Amino acid sequence: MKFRLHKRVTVAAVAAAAIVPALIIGGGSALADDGGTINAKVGAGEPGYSVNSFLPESLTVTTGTTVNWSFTWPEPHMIVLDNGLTPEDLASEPPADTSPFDFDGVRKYVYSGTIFGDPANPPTFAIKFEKAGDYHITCFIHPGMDGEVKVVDSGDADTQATVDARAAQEYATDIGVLKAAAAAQTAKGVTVTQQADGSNLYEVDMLPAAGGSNSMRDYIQQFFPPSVDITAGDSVKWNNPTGVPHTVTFNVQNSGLDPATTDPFSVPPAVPAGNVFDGGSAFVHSGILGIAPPEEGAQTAEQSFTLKFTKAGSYDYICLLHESQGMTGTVNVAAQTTPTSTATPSQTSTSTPTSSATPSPTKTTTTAPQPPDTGSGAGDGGNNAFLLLGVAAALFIATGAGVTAVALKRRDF
Ligand SMILES: [Cu+2]
Repeated sequence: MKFRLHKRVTVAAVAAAAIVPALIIGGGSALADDGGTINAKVGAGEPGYSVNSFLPESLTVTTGTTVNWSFTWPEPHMIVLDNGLTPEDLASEPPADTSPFDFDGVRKYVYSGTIFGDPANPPTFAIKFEKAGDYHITCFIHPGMDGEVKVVDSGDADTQATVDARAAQEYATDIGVLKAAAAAQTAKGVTVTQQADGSNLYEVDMLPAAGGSNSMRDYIQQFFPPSVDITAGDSVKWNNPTGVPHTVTFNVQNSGLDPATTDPFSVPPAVPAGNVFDGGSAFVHSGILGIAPPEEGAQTAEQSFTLKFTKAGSYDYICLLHESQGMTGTVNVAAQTTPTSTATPSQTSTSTPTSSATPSPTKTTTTAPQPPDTGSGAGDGGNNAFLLLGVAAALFIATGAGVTAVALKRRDF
């Protein structure tokens, strides 16, 4: 398995397996079983939500303890014990350390490399702390994702029970913030605007973490609403004004792309003529929406994508980056009927639609007829390999000169 870390200037492979032990000053010795092990987590989540933090954020252990972090959610993270390491240091692409790593407190840093979590079989990275001190840990992918390990020779230290309790409490707090933001967005309903031709434009929104700031910490990996009910002739506009990249992708199973070798960040948009989705089975892809990974060759990211739906049917779509985190959606298109009455979508922000046939009233209803020629089961499994281990993220490394955006991608998996 190989990962590549693409930076604006330096592009070099970081192969997790390509470690030269001689370069690991003070490392590499076999771990003595003297200090016990504390288990913690790096990142966690549930469908639609990614909590990007060290769980717990702070640990106190005695000298000789091994801290074993597991990566339980398909969002990429890394452990950087930046004992003097800066983002500029990382630009020189240090080899990722192997786990477990015997940290003597003298070596400049410990770097896990990028690790994609897996709920079913979480990968781990362990560090044995041999010297007392306060050590800061961070993840360069998610600004604000910081933690600390306090290593003491004696005195009070965490037990597995206190670690687990604090991790659970911190997770509950973070996921609560995300769910409140999602609930608030859901309560707003759908923005519908009548167009000049009488059709309606429905807006599907993607959210920053806390519903306001463009936090790169915790993510809400959802479309709002996840299912939108429209009438043939109407359009849907997806908005991603956040710093978290997403896509709107239909019929990925017909993309001709090989999930085993495709970098989802490099898939160019596939936009039908006139932005008309005709109900067919052709691959339709927005490309990256949001703030673009700026490395050479990446397409410029738009912040919105619009399709007009002309044929009745129920059309599933995914975010090519986050399907494995539950980021999927459906557009239910009802057949056009004679406009005899005014149906009211859940909320109208700017004008009242006058010609809609009655849409399905609930978000989960998918009673619209299936189109005869579409493989609309985009989320049914054909493309899961794209996201089996989580896919990609934009790295935003704050530097003294500002914010340097760095794209992180994976391939060859
Ligand atoms: Cu996404």
